[in-house]
Amino acid sequence: MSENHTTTQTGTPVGSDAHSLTTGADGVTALHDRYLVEKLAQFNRERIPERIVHAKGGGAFGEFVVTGNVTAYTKAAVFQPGTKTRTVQRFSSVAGEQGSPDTWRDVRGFSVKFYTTEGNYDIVGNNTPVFFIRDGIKFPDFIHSQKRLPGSGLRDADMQWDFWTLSPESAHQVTYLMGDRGLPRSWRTMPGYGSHTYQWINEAGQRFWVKYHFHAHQGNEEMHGAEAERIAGEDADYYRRDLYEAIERGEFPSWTVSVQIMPYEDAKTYRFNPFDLTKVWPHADYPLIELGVHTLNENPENFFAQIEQAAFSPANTVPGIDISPDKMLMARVFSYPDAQRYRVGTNYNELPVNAPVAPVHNYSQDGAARHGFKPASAPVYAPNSFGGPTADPAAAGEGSWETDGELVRAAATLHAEDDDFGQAGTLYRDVYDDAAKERFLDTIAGAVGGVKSDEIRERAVQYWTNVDANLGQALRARLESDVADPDQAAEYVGVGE
Ligand code: HDE
Repeated sequence: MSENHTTTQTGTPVGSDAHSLTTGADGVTALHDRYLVEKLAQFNRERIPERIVHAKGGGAFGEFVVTGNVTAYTKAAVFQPGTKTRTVQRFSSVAGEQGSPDTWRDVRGFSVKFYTTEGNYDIVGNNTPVFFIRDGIKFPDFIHSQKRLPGSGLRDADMQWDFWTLSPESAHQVTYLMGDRGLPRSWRTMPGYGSHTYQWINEAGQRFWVKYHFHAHQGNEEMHGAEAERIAGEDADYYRRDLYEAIERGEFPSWTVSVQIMPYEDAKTYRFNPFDLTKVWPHADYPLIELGVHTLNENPENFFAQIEQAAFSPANTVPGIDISPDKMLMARVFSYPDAQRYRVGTNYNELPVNAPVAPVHNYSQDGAARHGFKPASAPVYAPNSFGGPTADPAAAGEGSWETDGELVRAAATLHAEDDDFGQAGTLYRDVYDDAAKERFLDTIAGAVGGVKSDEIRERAVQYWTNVDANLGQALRARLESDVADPDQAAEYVGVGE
């Protein structure tokens, strides 16, 4: 019997892939045509729920090599000098559903899973160093406002700008989103950030605060409105194709990974709240320190198994690395595993793309589609007298910070220079050159020009005036002269996440 014959899912050879089992060639179909039934039933179940955000994306496998020396700051094995670690990375846009165009204006997801010897470490960031909100409790509202109206199922500029102008903390990230960073030329030509502040712990138990930066060796290249819109119509998978074909050609994209390190005690008095995700730490305050180089050099063999089912989570930390008291990061630690249990299944971490290279020792068991198991003699509870695994705080290398006070619902403490518009204004004035400023004005005039409500549009002009008075004045003039290209409003459909 030839080895390459068609079988059922249970390995039984089948008679035909072209003809159902019928009574006579023209008769009725037999219900017991189990291959027909299996094939149709399997087909109906090929899709799993798409990611509620970051649904559209692509990715590849790679390698991270430590080129710097940060042993003074972290004991994490993955970041020890010379260490090489296999990785998988997924890039994504945020608002678009799975079939949406890659080149809609949006923030891009930038997620890296390190298969380290001490367990998987995930940096789940974006191509921007900040975010729209400071507290995860606002996240569902934010995303609702950026997606689709409940009645028509359409996107709506009034919803988008109503949320943003009533959430002034969004200004820094919206300034990124509406600038050139919102339309990268490819995933290979954009930076990445861990965005949040994380904690590192060294061998001596000393703690530090850290931010991650990924700078593309391919440089940062962007495209602009009209070109992005044309490509969106011609090739919805433009970025996914670019990455896949570059790796096929042997052009392996790479990034230098650097960190900013803040001494633990500095956090209390730093001029910005260092755990406020809407803020950056100026490099003059905490310069970049090179950590290593990340290279993507292997395409997935199967997109669904290895990219669609990949589960990245800020909860995946390793000894010597932990999260920080950033309200957004703490909320994400719950949300990602919850989303993945729902989307992929209880035992999603057993899938090859999510499975650690480090051994797994614990007392979890069973659950849908479980296929790993321990020897029958292994105890299934702790503590036990039979040599089962025991927890070891030293091995866990977990972080910590002081925390006390009455339980309250309140905005985070503002530090000396904390506000909602300052860093957005600095980005607009000091980073965007004249041409970028002109493109920026075109984009926000187009987007705000699409707002129907006069009240919200006026608030949007005030929002941008708070970012920069000249910008606000130019926007008002542009809107009033009504040269805002109504079609341009269509150019902005995405949302950052
Ligand atoms: Fe996400 N985010 N997020 N996010 N996010 C998800 O997890 C969430 C936030 C980011 O390629 C989801 O498995 C909450 C910030 C990326 O698989 C979900 C909050 C940043 C990806 C989720 C945030 C991100 C996600 C959807 C507010 C950058 C794709 C599917 C506290 C620093 C990862 C999933 C991949 C995915 C929750 C905010 C980036 C719903 C609750 C801030 C790159 O769990």
